[in-house]
Amino acid sequence: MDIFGDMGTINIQGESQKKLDVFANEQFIAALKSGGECCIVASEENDEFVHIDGEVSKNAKYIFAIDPLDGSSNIDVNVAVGTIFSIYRRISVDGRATLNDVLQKGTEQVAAGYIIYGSSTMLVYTTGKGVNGFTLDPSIGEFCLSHPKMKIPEDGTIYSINEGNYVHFPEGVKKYLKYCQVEDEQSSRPYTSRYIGSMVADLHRNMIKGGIFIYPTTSGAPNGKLRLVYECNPMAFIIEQAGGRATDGYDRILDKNVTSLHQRSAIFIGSKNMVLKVEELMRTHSSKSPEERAAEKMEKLGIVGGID
Ligand code: AFP
Repeated sequence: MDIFGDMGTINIQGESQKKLDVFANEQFIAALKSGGECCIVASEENDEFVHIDGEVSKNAKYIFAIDPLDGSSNIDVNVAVGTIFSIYRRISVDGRATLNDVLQKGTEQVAAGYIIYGSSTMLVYTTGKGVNGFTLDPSIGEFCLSHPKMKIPEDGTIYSINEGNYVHFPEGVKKYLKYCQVEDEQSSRPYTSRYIGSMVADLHRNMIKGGIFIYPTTSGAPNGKLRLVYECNPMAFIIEQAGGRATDGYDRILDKNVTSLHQRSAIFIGSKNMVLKVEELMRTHSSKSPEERAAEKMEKLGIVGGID
């Protein structure tokens, strides 16, 4: 099957779509259509959300947001990739579901999960009552509970960030990276740097071993790179449920107002004490600009057109 390489198309984020991105998106949408529980799918690969019409989903109560294949630059080099999903309850009562049904805060998620396609295939999810991990047993075609009640260690020694962007990072992040690299026996520093470039794989490792994943704003991407609806919110929900912490460097991810489908955000996520440390440095060295604060105020008042 011809699954490697570029599709030759660009998605709404301006990123080149891989053949497997498109294939995975079609497969998930087809599965959701036949399931009948969801009325809308919001996907990284579609500019607009997709209505799931048809007899089977006529009374569907749920909204599904998905990054069908996260880390797709790793596909052609056989490195772990993943799928991220998030489920919301529909809030509109009549007619077809609308964009407002999708633009709900992360706190409104009823479930979120990821699948990691690594040395084994695992499904990790939460419904707000802790986190459980299941490993695929290909001999029976079932996911079996292998990691019950997952907890992320409160402290860790792994930091994950695309350090190639160092010159473009906020000062607080630069200071934190230096902190990670300084020798200090008591806190087991210098820490270890590990970056796969698939958020799912980086976070899954950090969840098990303890660590922090950071994708900050940069001078080239002043709103961050990762997408709030189908990357940051589901991962934040999972990590919080596992006892960790997820913020944009200042504020909790799950409390952020959502004003557009493909909205971006900075993310600092992982072991609680590591995230708290970098937040302290962000507060001291990278306070938000007056423009950012003004845009936030507008968002809070529900005035669309703030930070995208
Ligand atoms: P895709 O979902 O488009 O493959 O993006 C992957 C991702 O959003 C996230 O999984 C990675 O951590 C991040 O991009 C890697 O980005 P850089 O290549 O800029 O480090």
